[in-house]
Amino acid sequence: MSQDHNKDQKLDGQPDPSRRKFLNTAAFAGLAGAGLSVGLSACKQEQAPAPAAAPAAHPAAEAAEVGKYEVAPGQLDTYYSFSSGGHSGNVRIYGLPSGRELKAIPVFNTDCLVGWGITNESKAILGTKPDGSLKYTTGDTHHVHPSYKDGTYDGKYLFVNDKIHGRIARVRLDTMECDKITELPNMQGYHGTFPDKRDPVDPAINYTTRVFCGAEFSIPLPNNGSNMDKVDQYRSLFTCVDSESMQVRWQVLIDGNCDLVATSYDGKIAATNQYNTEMGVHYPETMAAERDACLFFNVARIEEAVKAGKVTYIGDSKIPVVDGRLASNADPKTALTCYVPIPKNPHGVNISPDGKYYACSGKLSPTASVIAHELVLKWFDGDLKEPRDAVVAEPEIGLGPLHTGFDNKGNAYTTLFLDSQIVKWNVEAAIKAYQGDKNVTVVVDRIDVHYQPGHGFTSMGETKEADGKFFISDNKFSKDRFLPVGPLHAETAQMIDISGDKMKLVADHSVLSEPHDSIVIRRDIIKTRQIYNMDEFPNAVKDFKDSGVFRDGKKVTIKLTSQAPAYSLGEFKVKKGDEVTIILTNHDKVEDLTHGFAIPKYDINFIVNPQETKSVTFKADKPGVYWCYCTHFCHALHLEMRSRLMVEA
Ligand code: RUQ
Ligand code: CUA
Ligand code: CA
Repeated sequence: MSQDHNKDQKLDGQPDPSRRKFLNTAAFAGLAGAGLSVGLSACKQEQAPAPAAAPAAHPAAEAAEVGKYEVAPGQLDTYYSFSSGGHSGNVRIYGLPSGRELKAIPVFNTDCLVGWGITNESKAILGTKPDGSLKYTTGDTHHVHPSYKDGTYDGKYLFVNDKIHGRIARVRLDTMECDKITELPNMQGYHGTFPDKRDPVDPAINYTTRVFCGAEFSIPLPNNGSNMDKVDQYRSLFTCVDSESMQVRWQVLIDGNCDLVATSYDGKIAATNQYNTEMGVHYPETMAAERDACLFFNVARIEEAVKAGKVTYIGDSKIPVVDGRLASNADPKTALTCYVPIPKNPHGVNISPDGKYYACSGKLSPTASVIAHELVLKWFDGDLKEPRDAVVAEPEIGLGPLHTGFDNKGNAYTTLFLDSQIVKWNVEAAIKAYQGDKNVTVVVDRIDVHYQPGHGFTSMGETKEADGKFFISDNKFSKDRFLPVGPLHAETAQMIDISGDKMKLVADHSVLSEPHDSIVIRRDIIKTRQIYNMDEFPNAVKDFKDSGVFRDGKKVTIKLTSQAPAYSLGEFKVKKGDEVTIILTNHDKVEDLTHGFAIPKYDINFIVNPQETKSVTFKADKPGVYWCYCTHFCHALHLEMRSRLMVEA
């Protein structure tokens, strides 16, 4: 793409309209270069109104609108946005509509701001090797979804995947910190994830108790090096995790692969789109079929099968695995799974807020497939002839469709990666058109975004309380939208007002690389804590007088407290070769009064929030004096807040 930032930009700041064409051509060239015929020419787009004339920079007339979404100093945002951090391994929090960056929550990454991966408490959550070092130091978060109650967010937890190592993490929404991580057995490429919204059987359980996790990559089972050449036996697993204990409950062996995951509002169905029904191991093989599938899991039946012991175990894993493969589930009345064929290498599956439809985008087909939830259930009852009959619409919406968000008026908004657009289409109109009605307008609006959108999501759009206010387009390229910062660019989250008939681009928010998916949640749902409770920490140093150096052979425990601007010990002495554990309790009770604790040359750095206790353990292998100091600005005498570690030779 263009080396020169300003080349495509006219002097008046308006991008050259031909730029879109350029992007499309370039994107296609990429595909063509791979020697692929992807059938994209089928896109007629005849229903599409012309794109807005000057959608890129804000025209003067729109400037007033833009100001409308500013959040004045001292005012609070109306929404939280939780966003995955991609291969930075964390989760970020933004305020909307301002786009203000509020926090990065370390999850699978290490982080020396808070000491994540450094303190004993965080290491216990992350998991360690026998020598005490971290089992993994990398992560790749794609999808963040909060727990539900009665069809909307309950503000309790947020779940997030780690694609690299197949781990699921839970973040508590009262402290906005990760409290549990579980590694899933026998899977690779844990991509899509979604909590259930209620129990499929027990009507009293109208809240999240399970989280579903899809494996994108097929692997030998077990994957121990003994059977690597039998590629026809590579398989993926779909996993169910208990949302409270975070233990794995069961897994389903499937044909094809799992990509994104969605759950129905009645708790009965979990769904995943499949782009590799071919089960190809090389890239071109994954594109051989004209249709792949959206795969539906009958949760109640799977759990009956697990209860009845119709399970196998893979390798050393103690997790029961049921058989969800196509051939084993031919009889709808007993089937655990239903494979609905849809075109082609689909990406994304999203359920509409009324609970009626799944939208599954074509990615390599210019279509979105609309699958009726009711008809999927009907197939499982034996009353629908073919799984494909559950498809009730398949509108052509544009090139490279990926993810769909919904408003509260029956409209869907899909990101078009290749077109660099968001397309707004009406679900009921698409169903009528599919039935042959030529008088309906399916695609009602389009807007250019900058550039190549991946995920798109609406405010509260993944709940029954979708409010139709904003759509956020998380774009994969930002190019000329921000000041250049070298070859690695910021990403853009563009905010689009969807409250009217026409979509309006109202803000470009820069975001650090590299968010995948986000959710937008009303602020009244989130209830955070201001400070911790000292009693929650079993190792808390509750009284200043309990401070001191406690030796047990070569193990030394240093008990410390902090209260601005001092630690309870001005100095402490250990011997070379000691295993030293420092326990620090912050006695400050004032909101926002956090202290840090850093030890030079020992690679230790962490914080303690008000009334919180943290600990670190290290080998005192370097004799000398080490000034432990407070890293977090806490007081006028913050710089004076120090303690002297002396390691005797
Ligand atoms: S996927 S850009 Cu990792 Cu969320 Cu669709
Ligand atoms: Cu305590 Cu800075
Ligand atoms: Ca395919």
